Amino acid sequence: NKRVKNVRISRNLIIGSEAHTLPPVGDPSRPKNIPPDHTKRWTVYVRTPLGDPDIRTWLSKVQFKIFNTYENPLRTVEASPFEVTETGWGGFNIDVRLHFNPISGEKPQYRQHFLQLEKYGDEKLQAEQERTGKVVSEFLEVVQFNEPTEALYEALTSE
Ligand code: SLL
Repeated sequence: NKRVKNVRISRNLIIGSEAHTLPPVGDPSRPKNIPPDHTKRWTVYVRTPLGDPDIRTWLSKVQFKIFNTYENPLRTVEASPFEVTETGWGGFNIDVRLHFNPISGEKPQYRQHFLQLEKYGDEKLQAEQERTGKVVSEFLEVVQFNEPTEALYEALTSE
């Protein structure tokens, strides 16, 4: 696993979540088989900004550790889209473990994302969240490959 000296390659990553308000219990449009105390459907995801190079070149797997009352709380996603969708009633911190393409020889990296379900921000933003029934929270992360392996360097620079 020879490394390319004096080279650093960065890739951008968006870690985010999106929450939608569910129709209330008794509403015919509420999906069946959702526990009555669940008020939101949410998705947590890892993706690149639009237009960035293909994430699958360097990211091979994402593990999302969600709240431990969920069935199978360690969710492993091995292909894009790297995301998990669930329903619930409350926000919590999600551990996000990023696994890199094995040719990179890189150890997994951890990030955290707070699953934001409730409205936030200024009046205008909250009004928009209220109107659409949708709350989005996104953060930009940067992953740096310092002195990448020759194989990774080749893959990243040939796209
Ligand atoms: C806390 N923020 O830290 C709270 C916990 C957990 C939310 C929030 C349903 C889980 C399920 C759900 O939304 N839990 O159905 O298992 O204590």
